[in-house]
Amino acid sequence: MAPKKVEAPEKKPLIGRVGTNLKVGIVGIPNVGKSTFFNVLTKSQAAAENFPFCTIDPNESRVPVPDERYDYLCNYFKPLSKVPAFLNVVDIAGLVKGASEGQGLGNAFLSHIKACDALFHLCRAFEDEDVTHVEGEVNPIRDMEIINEELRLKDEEYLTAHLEKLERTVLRGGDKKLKPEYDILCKIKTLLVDEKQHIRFGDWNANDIEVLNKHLFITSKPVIYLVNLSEKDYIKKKNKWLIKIKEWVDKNDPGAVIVPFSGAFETKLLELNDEERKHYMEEVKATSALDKIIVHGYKALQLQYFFTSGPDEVKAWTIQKGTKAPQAAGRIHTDMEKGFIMAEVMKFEDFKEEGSETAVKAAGKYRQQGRNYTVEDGDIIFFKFNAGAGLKDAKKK
Ligand SMILES: Nc1nc2c(ncn2[C@@H]2O[C@H](COP(=O)(O)OP(=O)(O)OP(=O)(O)O)[C@@H](O)[C@H]2O)c(=O)[nH]1
Ligand SMILES: [Mg+2]
Repeated sequence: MAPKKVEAPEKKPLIGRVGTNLKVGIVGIPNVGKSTFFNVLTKSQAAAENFPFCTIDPNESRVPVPDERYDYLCNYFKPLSKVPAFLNVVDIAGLVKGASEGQGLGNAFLSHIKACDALFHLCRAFEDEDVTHVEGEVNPIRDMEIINEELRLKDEEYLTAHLEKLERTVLRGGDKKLKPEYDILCKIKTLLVDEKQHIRFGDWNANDIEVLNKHLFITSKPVIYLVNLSEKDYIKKKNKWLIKIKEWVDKNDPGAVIVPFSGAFETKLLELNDEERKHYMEEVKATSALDKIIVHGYKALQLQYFFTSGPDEVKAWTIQKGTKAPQAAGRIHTDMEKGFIMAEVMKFEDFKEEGSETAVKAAGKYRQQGRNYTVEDGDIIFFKFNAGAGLKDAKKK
């Protein structure tokens, strides 16, 4: 029997900002440990004090994305220069109930969230009488609901205002050009306002996504849940809220990643020297959660990278998922995109297995790919391009 023809799934564009300089914002109610987390993550100096709203200005930094493949390449080539991929992280001050109406330092923070492309939603599951809880007792479920609703209300406010403007031109002014966008925004409104859902849960087609990406709604951004535990609970991997949080996320944000960590434990690790840290982690049988959080954050941004590698430099080049070879080459230099000839691609696993580029070639696993090739995460690439006068090889650093 002839094999059944498989219909190619409709290729949908990604939801979100186009670009490679994307960032993750840390959101949560005040005093849950956002700045503490940001500090340990970036080892930077943002103030972390027992004082609601201690973060007045959004604080941004970038952290290297841990990757064993990158480490392997660096070890192999011992290059003069090493450049990993980076995750941009923004520390945002706490949101309180009513933030969407300007409570607390409300609206300014919401605009900082709008400028981010994914969110670390941080909640507090640690008890500490010395650390004030703005809502009284510790209850991460209530806190997550407050944040979710504030974010939704902010989108609602923006969408309603925008729709009113459009109504004037489309319905009363008879402007046909904007009618398709108006219809899509009405569809979004049904989900967001009538069903009180976040926009990322809608089933959007390519046309919808074009409109979504024009407006970059807060609730269309992917969310990763970070649960801040006491050091003791983190080490024991036990906390009474964890199951409830899992149930809440499964119901309210199915499929979203939850990562438990401990601000206190991470802070302690930072204060120790390498030897002491190793010893302590062995003693308590627990390791840092930061690497895992960074990798999840980077993936949530729908980013990935390819490598260029050699004795001069090993570098991870950030691209959006689905990027074709010429555009990937364009990350290195615009001339490489314009004069693109081919991408010579080795899979990292093949390189590691065969032990050298020559061996990969001998095994027939070194591939020459054309303009239609979609670059895959971890590809090791050597681009050939025409630099105007004649053919030139380019292993640009
Ligand atoms: N016991 C304990 N205290 C923590 C932990 N993480 C943070 N804290 C304390 O909680 C207080 C507030 O921490 P921050 O990191 O400033 O909280 P925040 O969420 O950034 O607060 P705002 O910026 O005001 O919204 C500080 O006193 C921290 O030392 C933790 O894991 N355990
Ligand atoms: Mg803070």
